[in-house]
Amino acid sequence: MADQHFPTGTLMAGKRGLVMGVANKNSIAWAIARQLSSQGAELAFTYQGEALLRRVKPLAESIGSSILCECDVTNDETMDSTFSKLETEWGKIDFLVHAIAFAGKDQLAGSFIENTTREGFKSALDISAYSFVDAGRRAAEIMNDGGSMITLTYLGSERVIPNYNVMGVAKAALEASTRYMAADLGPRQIRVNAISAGPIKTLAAAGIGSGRHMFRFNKAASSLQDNTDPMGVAGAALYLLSDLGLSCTGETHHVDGGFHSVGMPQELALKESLGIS
Ligand code: NAD
Ligand code: 0WE
Repeated sequence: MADQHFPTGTLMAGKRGLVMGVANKNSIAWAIARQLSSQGAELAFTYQGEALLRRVKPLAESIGSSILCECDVTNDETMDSTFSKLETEWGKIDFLVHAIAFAGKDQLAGSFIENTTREGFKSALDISAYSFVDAGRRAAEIMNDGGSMITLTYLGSERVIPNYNVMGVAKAALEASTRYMAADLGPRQIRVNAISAGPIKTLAAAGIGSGRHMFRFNKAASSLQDNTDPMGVAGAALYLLSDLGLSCTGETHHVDGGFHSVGMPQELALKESLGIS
């Protein structure tokens, strides 16, 4: 992935936008950023805390981006300063990429009903769902009519995925928020969509219980018989954020090799993944 080539073009020429959620070169937001940049977009980035600046700064600089804002979505002051910096530097923006999720580690294992605490639930929904509503409202205030926003979601919102637990509930809220935001911003021709990506090896997917099995199962049970390529997610983001996506709003678009559409996996592939002959 790191060395894959993004063909250059002009689909995003003259457009400016904010990318929230780059932690390192494996971040889904970084694949999206490179795709948008290759199509002529001008980008600003947020990073969660001082520790991540070391990783995000060289990435931003590598695509000629100089607007970097520290932003923790649970901290109103950093949200204020991020969007006021954009207004000062650019005046208007054209798009927003939201690729942020978090739940306490103790909330992402074992029994959902037993392990989900009030604080864990609140914090997961605050960081992973409300932050899109909040960033979306602030972005809309300085967005040109005809702009576009996306967020990243996962199938755990629609179906039970072991250990995803409260994050599944947060993603369901995020997808519903996407639809309500789309309705509110529709009169300004601002589109709001979600991309539901299959499992991808990023920091957020590292260290999840039974991770190896999940990647093997997704590969075996998906129509394309492979794990999700972040390039596909970046391509979908380009479509939704550019004028190619005209008339598409309130949508949750799956980029997962078809995994979500399969009722029962192909017998042979499944046996191979489970090591049964
Ligand atoms: P990642 O770890 O690279 O990105 C997650 C980002 O969330 C990080 O940049 C982190 O700094 C940020 N974040 C967490 N808490 C924050 C806070 N309080 N304030 C500001 N930023 C905060 O992992 P990723 O897989 O690229 O995740 C990006 C998005 O994609 C997430 O919404 C995730 O749920 C979604 N997603 C991931 C996968 C996958 O398998 N990796 C699949 C589908 C959807
Ligand atoms: O949305 C996600 C993961 C988001 C995430 C990851 C972490 C890990 C570190 C949220 N909070 C935390 N908290 C931490 O302490 N994904 C779609 C990736 C993912 O995570 C899973 C998955 C998949 C897929 C967790 C359990 C089961 C499947």
